[in-house]
Amino acid sequence: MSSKDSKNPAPKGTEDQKDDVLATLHNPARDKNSGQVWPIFLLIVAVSIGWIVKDPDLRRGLGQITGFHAIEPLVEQVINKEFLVTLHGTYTSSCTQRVMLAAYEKELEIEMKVVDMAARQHKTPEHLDLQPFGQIPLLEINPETYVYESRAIAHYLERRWPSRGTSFALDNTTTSFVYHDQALSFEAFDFDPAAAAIFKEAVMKPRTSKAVDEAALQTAVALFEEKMDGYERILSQRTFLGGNLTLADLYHLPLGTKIIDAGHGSALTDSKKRPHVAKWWSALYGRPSWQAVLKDIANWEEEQRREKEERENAEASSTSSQVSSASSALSTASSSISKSMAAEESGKKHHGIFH
Ligand SMILES: N[C@@H](CCC(=O)N[C@@H](CS)C(=O)NCC(=O)O)C(=O)O
Repeated sequence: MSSKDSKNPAPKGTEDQKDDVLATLHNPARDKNSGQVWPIFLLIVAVSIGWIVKDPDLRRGLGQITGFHAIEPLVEQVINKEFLVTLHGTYTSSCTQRVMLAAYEKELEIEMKVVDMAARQHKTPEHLDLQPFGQIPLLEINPETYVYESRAIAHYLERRWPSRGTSFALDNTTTSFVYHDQALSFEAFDFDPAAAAIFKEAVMKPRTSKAVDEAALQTAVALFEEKMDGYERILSQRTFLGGNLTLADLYHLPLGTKIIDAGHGSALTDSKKRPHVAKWWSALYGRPSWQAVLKDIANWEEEQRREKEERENAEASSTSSQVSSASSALSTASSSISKSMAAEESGKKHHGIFH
């Protein structure tokens, strides 16, 4: 080793450093940085998983980018609580039923928070903060996020859970989008107002003890029949209004069923007059989702009937117990009067004996 070499013992040092580096590579426990890198890495993974779990749009986007479309149903299978939707409404309102129907189609569980319309709960400042028109239904996504408008809520459910339950995805063709837009439009602007006018005269007025305007009812029925003639023409060309089954078809069920039940919806069911409409209606009506809604309504009505009966029984028994306690008080009073009269009588007698 030259003197120059001894002044610069670099090679030996270099060898040592090399050994150190190799040892570190082979024994990560010795890497001073590993203690800092792993928690950060784990934190990033945890945040990403949390994000994927929380945000359905992100899941969908990831599915599209990676081609791994199963990511969405997979994550949803794991986080079961995501299948519960909280709905503010009433079982008997057609707008609430529209959302219940869509939720059943998407195989979601519904938690109903019943809005007491008779107590005008829908017009309270708290409700108006969430639904600007003071109406129902209202979907609660979480305590900070709400969606109103029944059809918008149903579309939200479809967009949030596209691969769950019935898929209402449209074929990627212009025709299919046009059919769907048309169906949404004439359901809301033709079918709904005509059916609502029948409902108002035939159901709402009698319910609120108002006189039915027979002429207005006949006009509404005639208008509804005219609309159904249009539907017959459309449905002779295709099975459903939107081509395939769409949410727009299903939106007809709540109000359609109400006017049939009121005895004014034969335009939907008369297979001799409008065979295509009748076939379409029967296919919609028989869907398990609508049958589930009808069952919920029947259960709710039964529960209301039972509660009313219990209330009336409780009132009746409290009245009869009041009557019986009043009559027993009366008989106690009358017996004490007769005792005191008897005592007075006997006193008189004793006085008579001793005086
Ligand atoms: N376009 C709204 C209509 C909502 C609506 O009319 N809801 C009715 C019950 S079906 C209601 O809240 N009526 C009470 C009111 O308007 O004061 C929707 O589809 O959600």
